[in-house]
Amino acid sequence: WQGSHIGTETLRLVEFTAFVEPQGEQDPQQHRFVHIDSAPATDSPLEMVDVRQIYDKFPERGGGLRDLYDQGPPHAFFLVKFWADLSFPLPEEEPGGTGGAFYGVSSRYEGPRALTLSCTSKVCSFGKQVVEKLETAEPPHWEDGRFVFCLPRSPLCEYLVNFIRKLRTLPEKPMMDSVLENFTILQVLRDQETQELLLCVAFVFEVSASERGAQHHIYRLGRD
Ligand code: G9O
Repeated sequence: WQGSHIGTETLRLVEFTAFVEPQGEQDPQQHRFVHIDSAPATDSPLEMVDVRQIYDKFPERGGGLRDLYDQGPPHAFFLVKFWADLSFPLPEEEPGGTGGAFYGVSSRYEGPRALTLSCTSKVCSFGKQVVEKLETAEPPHWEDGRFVFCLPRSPLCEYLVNFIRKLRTLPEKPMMDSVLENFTILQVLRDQETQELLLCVAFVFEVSASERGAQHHIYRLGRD
């Protein structure tokens, strides 16, 4: 399989955005911490990272990364390094702010089969799972010759909201990056009926230098 996007012949990631937006405003300005869209910068094949290099960043056994990779299929495994943009004014920090913000994540996938798509997210600290969330995508709709699956505006869990808030209080990027060395997220997308694994994406993070905005790099995961 070749290409520079996250996907296989069965399921492809079209959009992934984690964001915060002020609540109670007419036309809220969304700030994106991280963002992936379907238009890759190049169409050259993805670089490969050995999955064993990141085993210790996730639970390994009991449905962890090693078990998942052992079960495969190996071409469905990807790694995304995000440089998150945390340079946004929190509404509650602004004079006259409304005191509330919505933290969410929206994602979209597409594929040739009409299936019920489930998404499990494991948030990990020092390789141990601290939060697990199971979601089901909206029923797919047919669009331009393929099925589109949406998980729109899923609220980020309290753990992640607090984590982002605390991270922003650190004075320097190197301090934030050293906290983020031990923070990872693993997402597994399955056909809910058959439990077939369609995609597995491991996320690792640094903070973006503020003037650069959110960035990311996608790798495929392999093992010789
Ligand atoms: C530097 C930190 C940036 C955080 C970005 C968060 C990405 C969100 C990934 C989806 C997690 C879904 C699980 C969930 O909502 N738990 O609440």
